Amino acid sequence: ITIKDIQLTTIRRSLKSPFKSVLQQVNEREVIIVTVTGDSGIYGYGECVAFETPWYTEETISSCYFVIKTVLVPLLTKKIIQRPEEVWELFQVVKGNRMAKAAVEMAVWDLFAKQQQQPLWKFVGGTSQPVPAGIVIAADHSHIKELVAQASKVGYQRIKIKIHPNIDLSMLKSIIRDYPRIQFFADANGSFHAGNFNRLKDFDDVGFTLIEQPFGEKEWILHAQAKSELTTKICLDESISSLEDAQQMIDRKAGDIVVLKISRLGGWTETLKVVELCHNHSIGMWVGGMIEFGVSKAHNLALASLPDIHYTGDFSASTHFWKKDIIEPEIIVEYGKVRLSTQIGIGYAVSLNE
Ligand code: OSB
Ligand code: MG
Repeated sequence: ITIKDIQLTTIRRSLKSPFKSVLQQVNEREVIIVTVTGDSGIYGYGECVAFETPWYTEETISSCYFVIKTVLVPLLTKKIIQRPEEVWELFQVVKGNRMAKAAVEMAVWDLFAKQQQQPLWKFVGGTSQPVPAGIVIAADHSHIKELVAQASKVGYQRIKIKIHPNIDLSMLKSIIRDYPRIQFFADANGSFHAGNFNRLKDFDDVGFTLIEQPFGEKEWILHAQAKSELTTKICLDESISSLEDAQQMIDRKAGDIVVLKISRLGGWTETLKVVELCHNHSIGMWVGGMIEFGVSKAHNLALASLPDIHYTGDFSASTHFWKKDIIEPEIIVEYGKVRLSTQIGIGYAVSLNE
């Protein structure tokens, strides 16, 4: 495929309700949609999901726009590519900036799937569909009970609750006890530290299937200690930005499960390597969300359809965050699952106008 042209479109929308974690409150979301044009006028789509400020990763949506426009687009335009993995190799001259790279690289994967007349999920080796749907509760504590009740009514099979060391554990325990058929995950976003390690142990009998990212990104030793002292599984999100990080987690016995995010890992090529590594070491996996739009969700759904992904990911319906998504049809949750599109590529039409 010859990469003929690459266009960037900024999308900015308000969330239906604020997304509150220990790190940040998100009210509005801005992403960049990357449209890559191949030979016979086929389009591939990627979505850059860095945030406005560097609260989750070091990149920002403006740093990504700059890097994509001035560095990545010139590296790829007019190039002839035989396999989508070559994009990763071409981008090796650029340090870091994984979220910027991922957005462009994802668009090329979509392009290749379309050229081969295959849904992206089949192109990457996916088999399991429909994909089970999970939701994230990132709101004031007084709302958790009510939001769990709502999510249960919609049929979500897994609910992830944003936690921090001071959250009321008896409240969480009683909610979890009320929904024996729903799996509960806890995401601490690194809010624990060596000084309150014992507090983390109090979370062990609350009923969570896993605790995501209790400590900071580089806290391998604390995570290894948590894995050995708690029975609840330890899952790493922010810590895993590369294949090397996943290897580090395994070598140091610092976690049982990895959250896959194509953006944080720099694209499909690296993500598929992480999947293989984790598979070979019996590390659990699931696909994490980024408060994103349908293009990114479609890529995530393709990833979640791989046979090695055994835990339910952050897959909420389009209407959960947005009045209107940028894809047609929108993503819907039926009986707690999302049915994958049978159309080629990401499987959805993209509309970039308001
Ligand atoms: O820590 O998993 C996280 C969203 C943005 C940044 C970081 C995280 C999240 C989520 C996923 O929790 C929310 C979603 O998109 O469903
Ligand atoms: Mg997380």
